[in-house]
Amino acid sequence: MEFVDEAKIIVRSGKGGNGTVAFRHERNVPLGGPTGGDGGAGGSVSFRADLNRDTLLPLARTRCFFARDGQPGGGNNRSGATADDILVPVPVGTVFFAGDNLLADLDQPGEEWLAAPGGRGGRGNAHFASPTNRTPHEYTRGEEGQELDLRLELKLIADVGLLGLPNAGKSTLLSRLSAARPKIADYPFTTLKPQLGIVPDGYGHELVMADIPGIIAGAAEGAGMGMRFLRHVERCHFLLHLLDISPLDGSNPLDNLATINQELLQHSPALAEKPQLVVVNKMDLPDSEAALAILHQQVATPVIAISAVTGQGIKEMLVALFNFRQTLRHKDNATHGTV
Ligand SMILES: Nc1nc2c(ncn2[C@@H]2O[C@H](COP(=O)(O)OP(=O)(O)OP(=O)(O)O)[C@@H](O)[C@H]2O)c(=O)[nH]1
Ligand SMILES: [Mg+2]
Repeated sequence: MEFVDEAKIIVRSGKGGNGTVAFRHERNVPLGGPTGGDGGAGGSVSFRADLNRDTLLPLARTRCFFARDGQPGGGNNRSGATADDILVPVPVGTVFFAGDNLLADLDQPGEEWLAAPGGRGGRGNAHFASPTNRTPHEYTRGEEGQELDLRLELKLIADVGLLGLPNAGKSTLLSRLSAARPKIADYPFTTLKPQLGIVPDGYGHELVMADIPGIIAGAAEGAGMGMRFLRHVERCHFLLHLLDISPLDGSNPLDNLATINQELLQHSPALAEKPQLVVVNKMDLPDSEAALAILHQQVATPVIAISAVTGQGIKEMLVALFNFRQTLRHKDNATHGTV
């Protein structure tokens, strides 16, 4: 199904049914007691984070999620029927806004949010009988439903986000590490939508990796695919910055590293501050060793060298990846004072 990560929808819960005014009719009894039943509750609209969903497309198409109204009460103390509630499945990581207000963030599988509670049913006149008023004509109306204009954004939840120029080999790497099968090709912008893969370390641990479309110089101003998909790495704990050691266009890997970091900074300083693991790819190509030696001299942080095609360096990279996550977790715990 087409990947859609934004949707505008309208939700409306049902109005409660009115209470009813009715009296017992018995032959030769002039004043039968009140028997007006209560109205039924209107239907509510809720959302639920569902692991089996990965796009907001069905919501963007449906647009209106209206629950039905409750039925009015009947005679003989019969309550009106309650309307069915609506429960809409959404991908895990769906965030709900009304205007600029963040209303809910369903980032845990199974998490639910009651967006619009159904109106309560009104009370029938049976409730209003008293010793001084045996024939009450009072009743209450059902509560109105609620209507909300909502904007939904999907922000994928992953441990690590792949970052890099088009053709760096991000999708090749993800397909090597996980069961995900993203499209791979030797032209830029092969990947047009984010994709998640589960990466096992071979010792019973795993992490979730997000492949996102490549970023180019000027992306912060909209060049290429722009920064639209960066939203999906906002929640990653860290980024794996993948560099092509010998780009086809003859560009310098070091410049490419700086280019992307510059774009990140311009787009979102918070994203630019995320910890990065720099990984150099395509080490199977001729002259890559020499290029790597230069890079080692110029980049202060450790650089890991791999070939996503031959598998060279992949084991070492996996160890580094899981260690990196572990170190970050310790740091997080230290700063937040938790154990
Ligand atoms: N020689 C060599 N080629 C590689 C390696 N990794 C990827 N490639 C090739 O580089 C090209 C681009 O690979 P992709 O995995 O599609 O690159 P990407 O970073 O996902 O690119 P976009 O989706 O366009 O951003 C393909 O032709 C791959 O076969 C590698 O380690 N060595
Ligand atoms: Mg790709």
